[in-house]
Amino acid sequence: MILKYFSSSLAILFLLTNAELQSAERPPNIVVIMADDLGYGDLSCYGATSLETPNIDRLAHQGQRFTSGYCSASTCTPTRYSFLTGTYAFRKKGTGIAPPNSPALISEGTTTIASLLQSVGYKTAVIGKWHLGLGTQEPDWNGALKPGPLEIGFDRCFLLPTTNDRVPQVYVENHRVLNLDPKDPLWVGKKKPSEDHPTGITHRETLKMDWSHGHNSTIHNGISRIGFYTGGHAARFRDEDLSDKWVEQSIDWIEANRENPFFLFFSSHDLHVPRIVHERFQGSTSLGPRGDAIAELDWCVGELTKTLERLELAENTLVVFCSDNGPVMDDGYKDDAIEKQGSHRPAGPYQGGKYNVYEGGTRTPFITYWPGQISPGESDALVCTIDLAASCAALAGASLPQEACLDSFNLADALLGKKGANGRDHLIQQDNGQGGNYGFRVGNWKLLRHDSKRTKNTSLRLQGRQVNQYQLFNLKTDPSESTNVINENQEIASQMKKQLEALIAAGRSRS
Ligand code: NG6
Ligand code: CA
Repeated sequence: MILKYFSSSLAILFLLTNAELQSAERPPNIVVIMADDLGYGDLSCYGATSLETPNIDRLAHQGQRFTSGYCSASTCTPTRYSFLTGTYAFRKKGTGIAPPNSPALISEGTTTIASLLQSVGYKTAVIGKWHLGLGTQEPDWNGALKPGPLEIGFDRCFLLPTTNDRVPQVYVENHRVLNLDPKDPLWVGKKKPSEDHPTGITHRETLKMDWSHGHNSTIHNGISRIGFYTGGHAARFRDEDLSDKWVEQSIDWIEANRENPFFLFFSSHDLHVPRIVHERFQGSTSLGPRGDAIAELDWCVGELTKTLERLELAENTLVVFCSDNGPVMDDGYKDDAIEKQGSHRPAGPYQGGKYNVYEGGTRTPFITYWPGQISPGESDALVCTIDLAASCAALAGASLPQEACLDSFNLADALLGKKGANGRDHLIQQDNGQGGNYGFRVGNWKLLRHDSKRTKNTSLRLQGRQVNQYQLFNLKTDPSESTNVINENQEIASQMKKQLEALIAAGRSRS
């Protein structure tokens, strides 16, 4: 017995020593920086000439710049759902744009990129915009806000609960609204709480940025929002300070966790509406608040990379830069996005943008950066934010359960820019929620399937235009999807329709 105990202790000791030996090559820290509503053409490293993004450009020039990098959907909630869970959002009901009082859309205990990394010893945090709901029925704003990120693999969260054009303007730190005074409870709802409650309609002349559509309910900081709220005054933040706060929180968290492998999801709100950047960025570009928000985003990226360098972590950290959906100009506030656009092309050469399944909706900047491990270069491998779960799990040595991350492929080699490494063979793109429209890319072919005929879910340019249920484009010769070649390529279209149907029906695309 004693001998047995002794020998197993020895075995453990041996294992520990081995693990210690390996710690010299500890798995990489992973920092995913997700921009909000940033289009393919919005950065100088992706061809923009109306503004400069030096910090993001540095990642692109010293890392891999992907030309076929995608997010899963052309709105925020489904992309974030798919990124975290590794499963297409169209497989789950209720994953369209989340309202202010949305319950948690990812159930407690679901395997996510965060839980996979946590399971192999990573410290994990999400800092920034959440927009995936909190709570079981609805958020308990004055109590414990759970389930939320901490129930799906994050050790820490510091959040804007939805988007900043939706109420309320408070931070959520772990399970609580930060700085909430119990004597001034926070109420959030869909109906005007009292006759005299000031709104963007009744007090329009007091607004510092006027609304153009929607966004005319409760006013905070001179801006009217989607939805109503009262109370929680001590907890409310200024829009101008969001980015500074998240950078500060991220730096503190990285410093505190530098001894462990860590995973930070830095979820920026730039350049989502309302585009109210810090005073020092206001007017910093010729493009108005939308361009200024890109400048602020670039600053955030610079601060994060400088921190990694200062702490001598850069060579052990994979940074992934991406976006949650393509660009939109007027998204509900009069912020001169269209008036000051000039020759800037937010979606680059692509058609469409936020809310639709043309390339502009989901083909977005996608950069990987890891000094010493990723050689500088450009890649046309087909990669998507949904693949980060399986790929990061592989890099960290976490095993992926068969029943999790059903559409996430391990593309670690492609993401690291290894020669000859392949991206995906196919990718399904969606607009918003379940039962919407699909884009399906296989090689250079792109099939569009508009089931819902929701003209609302098309870009401004396309609004109201009737589209055929199916269209086919050759992205090689026609990247802007302007010539529907379905009649000339009926065999290809029919195969792609069948493949798309089969992938949807199978409930998974990862074997
Ligand atoms: C839409 C909002 C839009 C934006 C979007 C979500 C209106 C009229 N439009 O419903 O302003 O908030 O939802 O954007 O209310 S996302 O990037 O978070 O998906
Ligand atoms: Ca978005």
